[in-house]
Amino acid sequence: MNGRRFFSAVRAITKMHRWLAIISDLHISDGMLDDFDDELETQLIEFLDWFGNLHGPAELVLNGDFLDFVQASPWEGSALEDEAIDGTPLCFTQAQSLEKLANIERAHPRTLDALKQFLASQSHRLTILPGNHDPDFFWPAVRSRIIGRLGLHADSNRIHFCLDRGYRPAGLEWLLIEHGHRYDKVNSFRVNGHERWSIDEPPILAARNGDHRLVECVGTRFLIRFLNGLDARYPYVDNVKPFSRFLRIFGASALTPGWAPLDAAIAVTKMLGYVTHTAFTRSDDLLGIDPPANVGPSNPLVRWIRSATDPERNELARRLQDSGFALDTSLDFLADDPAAIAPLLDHLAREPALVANLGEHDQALLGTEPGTLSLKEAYSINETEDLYDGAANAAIGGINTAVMGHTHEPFQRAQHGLTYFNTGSWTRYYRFAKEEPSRPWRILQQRSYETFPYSLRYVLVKPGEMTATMELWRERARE
Ligand SMILES: [Mn+2]
Repeated sequence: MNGRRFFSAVRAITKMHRWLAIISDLHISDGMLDDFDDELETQLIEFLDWFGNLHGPAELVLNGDFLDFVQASPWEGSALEDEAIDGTPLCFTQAQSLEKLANIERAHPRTLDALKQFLASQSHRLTILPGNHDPDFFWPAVRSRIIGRLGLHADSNRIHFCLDRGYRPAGLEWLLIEHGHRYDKVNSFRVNGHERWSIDEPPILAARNGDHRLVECVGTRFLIRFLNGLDARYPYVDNVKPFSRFLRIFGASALTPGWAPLDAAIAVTKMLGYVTHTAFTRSDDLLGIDPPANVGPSNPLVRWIRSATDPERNELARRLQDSGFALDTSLDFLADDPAAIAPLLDHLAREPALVANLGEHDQALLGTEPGTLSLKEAYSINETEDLYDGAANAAIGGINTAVMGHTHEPFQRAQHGLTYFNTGSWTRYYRFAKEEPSRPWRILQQRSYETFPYSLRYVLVKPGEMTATMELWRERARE
């Protein structure tokens, strides 16, 4: 719906005092990669019931990554990606986003019914800000479908998609709400240095064949190419956020001999190669990582081939041939041939299942001292601080409170006249120690409530009040 119409329509409502609650990062998808499990879904439904039954009108703000289109099925295959004429990476078409949405709807009728129930009260409203996992809300057909599913008419003024960089609720001009991904270079939607994230410049471009597709940020490509395929085996691989922490704790361990099985090592090798050589030569020199060479003795695949037993090598050769990979020499010879090892690495990165359960003789080594990934000293990204700095810069024109999400790390700071809240996430998170060394990947395989607790937070503005507070809805902490 059209933004101007929204604002004129809302004025009347804002004269009345209303409750306002902000949550983010629910990452609702479907199937194997879905992070929104039954327990979390029940918590959300109870929250909606509570919030919808406070005395008076209420506005719920879903501040980005409400739905996770990147991980909703279908989540693999070359049809999901393309590029613009200038090489800008692109991902889903509108039709693909709609197919994903249909699958999300099938997996989570309870959530959508609860939102519909919330909106059944004629004085309640819903505002949805897209995040980096749901830029799909920039597609008109995706918005229409959600509006219909929530029982509203197409021209309803009680649902608002904020297709702009930030949301300043009418009547609460002191408050700025943003998902925050635009301050995170891995997940911002920049095309040739220019941000595309507004109605006039949506993150949608034509591919070479003329089809319109979403712009694919680096983080999304990272998931589609490298992590989604591992998520079936390591269900929590995508719960370790932000990205810099994932790299420090698990990326590093994947490249430490003996600390990760081969599929993880290959995925991280490929991912770092992509991040370093493709993604950031296009924008800023971000991470400054020294990736392991794609070829040569430090490559984890070469290392594995050299240390494997004959039966293990034969098993990999058999799996490769079954998968259609033309293996016209022995793996031993291949390991010495840079020109041959690169396509094999590509193939295995696309099909990590081929090396599942290989390389795990290294399990015996788990628990010994990890080596170190050579991260350049320039590598000092800190998303939590980057988003706070972004909020401090964006807080102009009477704004004294900023609310963001995205990092999945709850955070609060009041300083220099600005109160900043990060509401964290409504998914389980990896509980880490302050100076955590590398951890073995097997942790990511465990469906462990102890390692992956949750802490569900919301920011609340009470009717007529001029301040916001961050509240804890429910949590499950490690015992
Ligand atoms: Mn996000």
